[in-house]
Amino acid sequence: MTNIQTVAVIGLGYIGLPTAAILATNGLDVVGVDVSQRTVDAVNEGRVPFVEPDLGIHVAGAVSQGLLKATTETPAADAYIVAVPTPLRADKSADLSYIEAAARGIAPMLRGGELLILESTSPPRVTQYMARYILGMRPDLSLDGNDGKPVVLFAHCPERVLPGRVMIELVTNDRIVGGMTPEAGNLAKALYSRFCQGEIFVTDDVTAEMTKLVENAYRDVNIAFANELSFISDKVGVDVWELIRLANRHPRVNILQPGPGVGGHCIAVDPWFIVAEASHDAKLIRQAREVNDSKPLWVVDKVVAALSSVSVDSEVAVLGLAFKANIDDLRESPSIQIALHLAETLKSRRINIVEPFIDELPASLEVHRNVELMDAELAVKRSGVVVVLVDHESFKSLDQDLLLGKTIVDTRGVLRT
Ligand code: SAJ
Repeated sequence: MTNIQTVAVIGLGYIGLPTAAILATNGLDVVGVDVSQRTVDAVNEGRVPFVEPDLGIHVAGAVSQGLLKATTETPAADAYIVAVPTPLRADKSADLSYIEAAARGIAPMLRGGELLILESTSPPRVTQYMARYILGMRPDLSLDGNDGKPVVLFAHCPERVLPGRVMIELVTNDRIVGGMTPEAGNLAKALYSRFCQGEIFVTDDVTAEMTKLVENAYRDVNIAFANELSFISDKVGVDVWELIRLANRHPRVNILQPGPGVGGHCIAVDPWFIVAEASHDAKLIRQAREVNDSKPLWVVDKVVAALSSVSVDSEVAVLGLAFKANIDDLRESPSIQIALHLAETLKSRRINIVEPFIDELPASLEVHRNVELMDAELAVKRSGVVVVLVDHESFKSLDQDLLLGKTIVDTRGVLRT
């Protein structure tokens, strides 16, 4: 299938829907497939079921031009892109059940000659596992055609876009394309070059899988270094933000920023796939995960210590719940973990939560009677201790006079003068 006209994108989430939309606005005939009827209905009405800048306009445009539609049933197509979740199981291995379900939908539709791309972040050799799974259901098809049967081309092309900048980074980032055969790699490159203006590098499937995991592990290790410096600075009695700012004036030093821990569904997850694969050798990667995972409880201890210097009925202001600045995404947020701990540990105190990007508290917090969502000014006015968990832009312009006399636990270095 050298000339791809129709593409089925399986999974219309944070990656699948932007990819489907951008392929469609670049002239391909795209069908998005999702298990959620609500998602399918939203897309068919030209709506986006989550917040991502500029995605709405792409989806609405593609749907109105008739180039993008959504369905719950996998159709026949020239190319398939699988963009389903690969969550972490309790034993820190990857849950491949969504990939298996996508494969079961695709297998009966194949005629031979199709390109099948796995975009989901995956441990090494999962693309090969998916290929075996599909060819197990379709013994009339083959990986390389050596046996005279029609070929299906398999590739891994990991996404690397930053939430909040997805529509820009889809177009401008370089991409890694890993083919199980050279033909698969080259055809996948041709498909992505329909919209990607960055360079596209072709390699093998396992190297592509590892590249994605290594990128996120690299960031995790570097954030862990910054978080470890915050522990050490606290002991030594220096300001970690000043320390990092000064160290970064060295021409070959670029330390990241400490925070309340690492959130989101990628950086705190992907390094575990490497640890699971090479547990003896991945010592630094595992340690970094543990350092970052330990940070929320360290912050809780700091807040409890801060409370010992204020009156017994002092309230606590918690600024921010999102997993990072200026977005509404609360998934795997260390701030939620901290707020929950505070609500449970400090039952007798009011916890005044501020999150400008949401209208109501998540259910896990809502059930606590000592917790309330309010605006920043009111929360700070009412509280003796102010805890900063997210560096939202609006927190940076808080009236400094309001903070006079408050005990501040600032995990993001936002309220420093
Ligand atoms: N964080 C810090 N200190 C820093 C930088 C980040 O504490 O100096 C924290 C953030 O607050 C957040 C977490 O780390 O809780 C992750 O945020 P992020 O902005 O570093 O990354 P994500 O999760 O939004 O997106 C990452 C990106 N990966 C890399 O930058 C290597 C993105 O390109 C990937 O596509 C995405 O993961 C993914 O889907 O894998």
